[in-house]
Amino acid sequence: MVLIKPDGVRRRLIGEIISRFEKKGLKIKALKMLWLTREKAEEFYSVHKGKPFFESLIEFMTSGPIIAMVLEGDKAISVVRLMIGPTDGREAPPGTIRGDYALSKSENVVHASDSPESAEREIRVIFSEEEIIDW
Ligand code: FUP
Repeated sequence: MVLIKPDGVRRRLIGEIISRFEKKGLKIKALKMLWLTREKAEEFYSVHKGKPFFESLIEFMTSGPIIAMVLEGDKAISVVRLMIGPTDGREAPPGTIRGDYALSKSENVVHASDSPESAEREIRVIFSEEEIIDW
């Protein structure tokens, strides 16, 4: 599960980011634009509840529309995590999405699941069963 965060959408980076995943050979199994409600954003980031950055994270994630997608491919989770780079855009290597487009730890353009368990949970927050296409 990948999200293009509100900063990525505002900065017109949707095409660029989707294009990287497509060119890598990952298969897009679901794709949509949505505007997260506070409730959904809090559910999505429930593991961070209680952390000092939680409130600002929720405000940022509900500040505009996002793109959500389900990607499939060999070792997709680790491959996508490598492609996005570490959380802090100032430390992310050039060539990664955050390394190329982010200069912040909070407004860092993309989210990607870090395990099969979190992917499954996150997908269920955002997508219904019928929205995921097997092809
Ligand atoms: P990542 O898995 O790289 O997206 O990073 P985390 O799961 O650690 O954090 C989730 C989101 O919380 C980050 F994308 C941005 C936000 N965050 C902050 O704003 N400040 C922090 O110190 C850590 C995370």
